[in-house]
Amino acid sequence: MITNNIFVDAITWDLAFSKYANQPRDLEQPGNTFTKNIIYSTKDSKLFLVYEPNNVGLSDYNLFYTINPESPNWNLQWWKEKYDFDEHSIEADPLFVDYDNDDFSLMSDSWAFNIGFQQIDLANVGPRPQDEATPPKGDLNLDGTVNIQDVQCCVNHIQGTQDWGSSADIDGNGEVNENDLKEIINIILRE
Ligand SMILES: [Ca+2]
Ligand SMILES: [Ca+2]
Repeated sequence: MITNNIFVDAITWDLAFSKYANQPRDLEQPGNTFTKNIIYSTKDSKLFLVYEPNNVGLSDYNLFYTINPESPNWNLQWWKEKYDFDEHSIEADPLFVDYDNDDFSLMSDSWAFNIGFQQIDLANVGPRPQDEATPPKGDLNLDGTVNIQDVQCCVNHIQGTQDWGSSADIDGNGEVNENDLKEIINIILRE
């Protein structure tokens, strides 16, 4: 079931119905449904490429849009006539909020809602900054684990040959001394 997706500006093919590359025929998965999707193209990509027509059981209630409907690559009519699909689909501009800035949420008067498309919450879609990981307590050298190396770091700090800052003050009393060393050792022993 392929439903409620937005496909924008595929380069070569907008939609290719195939089996997985190099898989034997008995791994075909026939009868998929393709409904309530938005296919949007400002490229001269081929709309449909069909290697395995059996893989599609139903295609309907989709919204198609191209800036170049006269292109031979825009083979929607061929698809409809050959497979008798997409009787209730429409060709219309889906009215993205801000295509130029990759905001593909839909304006409230989008035609896509007429085919049953549900607005997708795009707030958490796409790359986003990773939360800064909080190092475990006692991990002076920030390698993600507390082990003998951190003990050595703490010893070095106490001896003044290295400075691990406040992260070496495990018990938080404002100074780095043997008690912090013991804390690190206890953390290691507890794990
Ligand atoms: Ca460490
Ligand atoms: Ca301390």
